[in-house]
Amino acid sequence: MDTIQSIFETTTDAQLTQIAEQVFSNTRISNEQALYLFNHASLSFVGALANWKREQLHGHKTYFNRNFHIEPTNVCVFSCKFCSYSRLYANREEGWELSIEQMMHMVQKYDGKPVTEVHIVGGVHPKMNIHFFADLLGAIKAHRPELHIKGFTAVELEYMFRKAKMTVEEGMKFLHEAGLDSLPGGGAEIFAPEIRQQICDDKVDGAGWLHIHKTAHLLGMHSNATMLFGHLENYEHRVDHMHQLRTLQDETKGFNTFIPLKFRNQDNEMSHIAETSVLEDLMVYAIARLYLDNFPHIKAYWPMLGRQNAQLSLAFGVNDLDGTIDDTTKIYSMAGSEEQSPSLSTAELVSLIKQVNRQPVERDTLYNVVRDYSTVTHEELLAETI
Ligand code: V47
Ligand code: SF4
Repeated sequence: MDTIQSIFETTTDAQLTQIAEQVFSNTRISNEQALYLFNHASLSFVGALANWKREQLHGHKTYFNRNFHIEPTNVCVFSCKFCSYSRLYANREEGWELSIEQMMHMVQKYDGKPVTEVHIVGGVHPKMNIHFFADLLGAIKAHRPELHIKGFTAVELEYMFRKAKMTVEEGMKFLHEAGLDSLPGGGAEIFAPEIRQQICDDKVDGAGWLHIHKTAHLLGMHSNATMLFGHLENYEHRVDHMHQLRTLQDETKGFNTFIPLKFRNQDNEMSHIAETSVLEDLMVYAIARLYLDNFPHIKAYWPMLGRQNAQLSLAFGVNDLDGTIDDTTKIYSMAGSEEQSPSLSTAELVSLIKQVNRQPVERDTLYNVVRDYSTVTHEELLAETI
């Protein structure tokens, strides 16, 4: 509390002092106050406050998950301008689409390995329908019943349900019964229509995205939420986006994690837009931690951020670094992420967290503790193979 106090004692801005007092007394900050932070606060101020909040909630705990990704296809009927996949439908002979057998082969590669989650996400292929995916879910559950399946963004789901002429409720129930456990946070981008229309006008809109997540929550499923930032949006759009998420969370309490995703500009139709600085990125993490008081976790997706910035984010409100993923995830490397071939072993991730004096904790998808690595040495970890 000492460093924090010195920062606040030197603050002469009454509005910032008021925000700090609210954070310390667990009083929710308003949209106007979040906007004020974006416009007027220094990164050191917001960062110290967000770190205080993070440590109140989680101490030094920094979660990660042992998971692997399956991308069923890179073909996509939609044309989001920020996406390095979107040009692929026009050239779909260059795309890939995996059969259930091929995807099961990927699942079987992890037999006997201590992964707890498979994350299934990809483009929206016109021929891969809800029955195909239900068969995939069933095959995975038959093979490895305890593996948590986090799959399909609201964008993929909306298309699947529409094609199958099912309501969102019917479609979600159908997939849940087939084995779908939770939803990832993708496809949210920025909800505000005036921005959404410019960057991804043909896929599910903000209200549709929220309806799909709400439906999942009401069935007892959990989900994550993302926000793509650093393109055409302004601070109001970011606050509006978080406001809609906070409002739904008040109602359902179904979100686990908020994941701000920094727009990367390589090889897509928005390459002319400069990327945000790391200072801006940290500001987004920190304000998200302060504003989203009903979200338990804030996640930095390290393949997008790079290892060092991911470490830095842990002092700005972030308490989760996603997982030890392998190099089958193409969407980020194609958009110019820091990590061209994202791969990080558990031993590497644990030491990355320890280097910045945080406590590495392996979790499952629902944040049950799988293992606390505080006292496990690097040598012991290297001796264990994933
Ligand atoms: O919705 C696409 C983003 C998202 C770019 O829930 C880009 O645990 C930056 O949501 N620059 C999909 N971002 C991925 C996603 C996700 C990832 C990891 C974990 C979880 C989770 C969810 O990827 C899309 C879009 O916002 N994206 N292109 C780009 N050029
Ligand atoms: Fe398709 Fe998703 Fe890329 Fe949009 S972001 S074009 S929906 S893969």
